[in-house]
Amino acid sequence: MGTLRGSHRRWAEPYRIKMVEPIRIPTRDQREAAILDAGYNTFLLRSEDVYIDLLTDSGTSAMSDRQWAALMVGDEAYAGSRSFYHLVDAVHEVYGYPELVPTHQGRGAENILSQILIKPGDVIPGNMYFTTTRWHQEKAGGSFADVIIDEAHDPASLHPFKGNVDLDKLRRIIAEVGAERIPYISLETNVNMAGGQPVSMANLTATYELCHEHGILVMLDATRALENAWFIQQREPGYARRSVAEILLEICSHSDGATVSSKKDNLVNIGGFLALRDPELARRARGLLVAYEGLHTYGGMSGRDMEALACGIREMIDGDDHVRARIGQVEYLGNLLIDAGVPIVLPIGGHGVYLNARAILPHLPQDDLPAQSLAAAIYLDSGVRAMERGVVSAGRDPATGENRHPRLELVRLTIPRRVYTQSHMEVTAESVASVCADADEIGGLAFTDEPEDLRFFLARFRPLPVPAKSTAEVSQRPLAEPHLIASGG
Ligand code: PLI
Repeated sequence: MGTLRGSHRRWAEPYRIKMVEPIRIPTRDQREAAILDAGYNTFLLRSEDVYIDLLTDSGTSAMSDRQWAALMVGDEAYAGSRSFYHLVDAVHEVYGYPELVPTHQGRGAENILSQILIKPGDVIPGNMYFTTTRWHQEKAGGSFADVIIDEAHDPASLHPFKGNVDLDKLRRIIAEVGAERIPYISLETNVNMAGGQPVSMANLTATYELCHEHGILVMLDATRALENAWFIQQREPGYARRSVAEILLEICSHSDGATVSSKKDNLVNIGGFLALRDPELARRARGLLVAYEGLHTYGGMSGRDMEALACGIREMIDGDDHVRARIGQVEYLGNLLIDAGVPIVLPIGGHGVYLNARAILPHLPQDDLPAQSLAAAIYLDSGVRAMERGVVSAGRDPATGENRHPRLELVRLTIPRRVYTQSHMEVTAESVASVCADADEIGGLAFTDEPEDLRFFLARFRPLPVPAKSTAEVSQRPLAEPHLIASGG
């Protein structure tokens, strides 16, 4: 008898499918019309024109039967909803924070946190920027300072914890601006813009100690802290036998509070919260909550949203099988792309696979927006929707008005939780590999409409001609990395 080989038993899904949502596969003609209509911005495509939607893992999870049942018992009272108290208990049990400020989604929590803590002229160090987080910090009069380790900016580095804070960079900033001008450090777990890369427990502990020596608060962006906990269990000595639930609680113990977009780890389609330890800070946050979001016992959520969220928070740590399968699927796609010779960010991240657009389109200078062009080309090829995470997302420096030029010029293939199958991953890998094989035929893009704030969401573009070879060689910025073929983390 033949034997079946492979490692899928390591990560196969711990659920079966009870309901399906039919999707349409648009034709090439339909895709051409759709991307033109969207101004070459995948955010502006209609979902009906998309086959496999890997734009984001935000709010795109499939809820479980238990979560759908929980919706039915939501308490829609304006004040004092029972569902709010269920949510308070879930956040306290799973994340360890006693004070809960519910918001409509993550950026609602970022707004309130920034407004209660930042004064004009303050500096907020962080382990790489996130778009909405930095926007709210700047709106409150602060400025962001990147203190992530250098390896995070190098797609080829195999550092197991590329989300770590460089403590020397942090010490230098404290010495330069003074601790009194640093209200808190914004510490993201499983850093999104670095490729879904984790922070180690050792680094979290050391950062917390350093900050507390100087009276600086540590505020986590715990949006993907569960995925970070998984990587700690897999990679950090001493954690292999600990459950992700225990590790998650320990991560949060090294912080004074957290903002969370519940649309990711927490397995719901909408929701978020600010969680804190200090009751006085929570009192101030609630003062703003009632103006911006809603009463303190619902924030921006309905009772049923809070009920499904409380259920999702418990479900995500109900054994390690969920997160193992979730990250296993991302790794599966990443390894298919590595096998096809496609340059991606390594190690493979937690919530998506990030294509290295600089290496795929070396003939395009960064100001011709290679990652934006690559995302449009992938959609045209197969109807797979991805997201630019490069110069367009980075925006302009508010002081100089110049484009920021991040070293990472990436296209993110983001995997929604519990939504797509292995075949969808295979179709995606085939499409990306075929686009990369003809990458020298892809031209750049130029803005035709550039919004001032968070421009990547609503910008429109026009195609530029494919540069002639000689021009391309002159205009090309040096690449930090060769075409990568290496094993994922
Ligand atoms: O989209 P929100 O407002 O629920 O959350 C904002 C937000 C905050 N922090 C981090 C790390 C995020 O990834 C995040 C949202 N991310 C989106 C929408 C994404 O596509 O990655």
